[in-house]
Amino acid sequence: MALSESAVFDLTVQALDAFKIEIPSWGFANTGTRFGKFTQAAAASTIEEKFSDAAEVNRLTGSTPTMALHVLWDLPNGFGDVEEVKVLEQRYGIRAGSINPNLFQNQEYKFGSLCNPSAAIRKQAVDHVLDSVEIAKTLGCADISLWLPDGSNYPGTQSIRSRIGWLEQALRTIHDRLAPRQRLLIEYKPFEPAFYHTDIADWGMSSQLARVAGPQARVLVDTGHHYTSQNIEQIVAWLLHTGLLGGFHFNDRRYADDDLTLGSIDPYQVFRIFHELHCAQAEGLPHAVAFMVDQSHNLKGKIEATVQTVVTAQELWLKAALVDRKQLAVYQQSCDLVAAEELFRGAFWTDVRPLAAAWRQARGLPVDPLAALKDGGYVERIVQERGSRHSPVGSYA
Ligand code: LRH
Ligand code: MN
Repeated sequence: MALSESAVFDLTVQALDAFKIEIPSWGFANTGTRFGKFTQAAAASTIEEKFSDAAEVNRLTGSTPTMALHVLWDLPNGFGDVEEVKVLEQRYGIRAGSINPNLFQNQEYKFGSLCNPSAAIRKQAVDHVLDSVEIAKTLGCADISLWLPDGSNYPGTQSIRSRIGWLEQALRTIHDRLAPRQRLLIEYKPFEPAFYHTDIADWGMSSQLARVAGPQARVLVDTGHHYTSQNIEQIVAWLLHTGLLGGFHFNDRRYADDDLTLGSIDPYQVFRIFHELHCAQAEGLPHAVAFMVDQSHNLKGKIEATVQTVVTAQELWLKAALVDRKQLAVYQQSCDLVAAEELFRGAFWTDVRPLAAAWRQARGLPVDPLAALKDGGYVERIVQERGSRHSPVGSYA
């Protein structure tokens, strides 16, 4: 039986009031590919500018109260930058979110960081992560989000099992330093920058490492870190079933880890993932699942792309919230395939933009955040302030 209009709006308010997604500081900075970086006058290059941009996104969307920080990019002086971050949190009303150690820039990490054959280099990498844990403690951040580029490019050149042992030891050491409320999110990726083996390549490896590390370790699912033929929502269902799902890095891709804007290539993919989460929440999901965006905006305006991403995520979260899960369960139980599919896809086809606009109005937010960004003049203003700094840079060498 179709829900009344007010019931649908109550569902909308419930879903969108609860929907929070974290944005990455690096989404506001100039980024590129190995073939070059197209700089933007409005790009942020200081931590203050990143907090200012994040505040503008949250002002327009109401769903992004926290910003992920990458330690060496955002706190180049490590601990020495913590007080400044606290001041910026107050000034811009945006809290530091997940803390991401950088284990992919140092020359020493050529053959790996936590998995490097050299005990001294492994210790250097562990120390950086332990510093990141202490920074997170001081900022009151719960999640340490760990991604390793570690792996090899040629068969026979590294002992895969020796590296597993070193990695397990390192993760135990890191886990044991966590405060009671903190979590270690272990991100997997099948390839790049390593092109023969990657030490944490899939959800199974990440799950096993989380179990070995300790009870506060979880798996982080970056939607771009899957082969195109993989069923990501099935992996999510397994991680919900095993209680190991810690969070997501949302983005989109056509081929590999393209880091394109969420929902730009396959919005139905995110809808199917959100459905699994709505089902788990309805069954009383025991632990928090962090929603984060992890994108690099090489061509689109960086703030525009971030606002577009959050609006798309709000809409897809709402579409999935409108699935009549009770009726769907009946069709699933009776294997009424077409009825189940039509109900499921029907929610995806639903144009929820008027509902989302009504929710924004009710919350004193601009009904069309992208239009409000344009009309607000924020981008024009920061181009004046920042414009002259950025000169085109090549890379690849
Ligand atoms: C690796 C990754 C990781 C971040 C980086 C910016 O591909 O997804 O989450 O550290 O992007
Ligand atoms: Mn990621």
